[in-house]
Amino acid sequence: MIQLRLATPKDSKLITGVKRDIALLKQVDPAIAQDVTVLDVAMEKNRAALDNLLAEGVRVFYADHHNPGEIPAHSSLTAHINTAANTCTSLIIDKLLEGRYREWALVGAYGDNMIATADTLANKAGLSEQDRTKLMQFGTYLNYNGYGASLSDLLFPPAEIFRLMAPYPSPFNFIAERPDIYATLEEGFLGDSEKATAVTPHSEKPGSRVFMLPDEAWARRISGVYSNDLTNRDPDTANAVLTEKPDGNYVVSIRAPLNNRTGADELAASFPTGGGRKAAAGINALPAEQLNEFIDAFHQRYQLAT
Ligand SMILES: [Mn+2]
Repeated sequence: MIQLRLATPKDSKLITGVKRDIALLKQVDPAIAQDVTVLDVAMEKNRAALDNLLAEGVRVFYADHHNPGEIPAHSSLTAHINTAANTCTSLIIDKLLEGRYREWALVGAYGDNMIATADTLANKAGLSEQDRTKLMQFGTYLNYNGYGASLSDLLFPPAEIFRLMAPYPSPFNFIAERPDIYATLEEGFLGDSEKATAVTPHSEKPGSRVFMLPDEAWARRISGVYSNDLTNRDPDTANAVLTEKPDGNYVVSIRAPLNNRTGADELAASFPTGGGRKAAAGINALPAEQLNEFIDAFHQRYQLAT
């Protein structure tokens, strides 16, 4: 969104939320909206609201990398959907803008754990290793800041951090001019990561590991990035991170092995409230009584011959 708004400033209302809050389009009032930009939320989960807006004559620009289901053919809909495992919404926009705000695009791509693709683009842009690392860390911190059960878990509400960052043409300007915000994100991330690192696997089989995190704010914040980190550290192993919820159910993050980026979406979708992408998917509320069923299915799916 930062890339798009830098290219074409617009007076608009921002609707966003925690990472898993994706049914956002229904919050748009068709009586008021003329033009809607939708980024990074699955079309399938927003389809009824999308159809409604289009029927009311609202123009919709839609860019995303999640499984869209059937994309409606409508003259008021512009859709840029690419579900390839090596792209993300930030890179889809980067392509449309021909790399105009490449440094912001890289922050998004690193944040979505598209490390190899982002490294290639960063090298092409001639960034030093130090700058690349900075963008990767910043992307990781921003992605981390999206995870939580509700906005009160997060260090910054996503809408607020967008408002703070949006005026800067490059993330390097933002980092230089708002070291206070950068430090808050960094300290939060490092502190939560340290707690996660102390957690040992709940269950382990050749090719896959399951981790269980407690029902605490730090665990809800770190779960998504922690899953990416586990994936990056051992590229042949699939990881599932389960975070307990107050009602006894579990939030689940599934990451396919880096060297076999498949199947996470299908495994997640075989449980109620599950969905996502081939390499990274999740279950919003795994019923406690399906815990063992999930763990068995997960180990089975990513089983390695020994
Ligand atoms: Mn994404």
